[in-house]
Amino acid sequence: MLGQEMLNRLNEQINLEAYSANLYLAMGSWCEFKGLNGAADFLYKHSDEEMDHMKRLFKYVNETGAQALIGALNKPESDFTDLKEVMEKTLEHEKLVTRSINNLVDFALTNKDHATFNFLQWYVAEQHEEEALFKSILDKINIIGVSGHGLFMIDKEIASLK
Ligand code: OFO
Repeated sequence: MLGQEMLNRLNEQINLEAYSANLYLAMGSWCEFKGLNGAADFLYKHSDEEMDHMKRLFKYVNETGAQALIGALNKPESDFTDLKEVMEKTLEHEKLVTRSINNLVDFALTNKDHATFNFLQWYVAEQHEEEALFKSILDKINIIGVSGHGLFMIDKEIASLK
């Protein structure tokens, strides 16, 4: 059984994952609007993954006999200077999510909630992968650039990523 504070914190994480899904949808929409279809598809796919992250938490909470809640979501940013800014912001956002997961892990451990601690390990591994993925995109952008032919190449490169 979840303690009330653990439940509140898991519900906050559910909200953050749902926000992440919307943020990547908004970023994908900007990319598509700018003709960057590779980056758009990549971000749409990531939006779906965030929904999966959300549902995985959702299911865990309900399995404990508590109620997962859907709260109000903040409006995500929808205007960007260029693709580099979009990708910088994805990495920034993933770092925020990692901090949030780490805080949850700390809380579960301190409160001897071993089931939740164990459940959260999947997210710890996932955050490591996601940060590495977004960082690798940014590294490529920094090498190739986002003007002229470089932008075309980067968009193709991002389309090939999972
Ligand atoms: Fe991108 O990992 Fe969930 O939020």
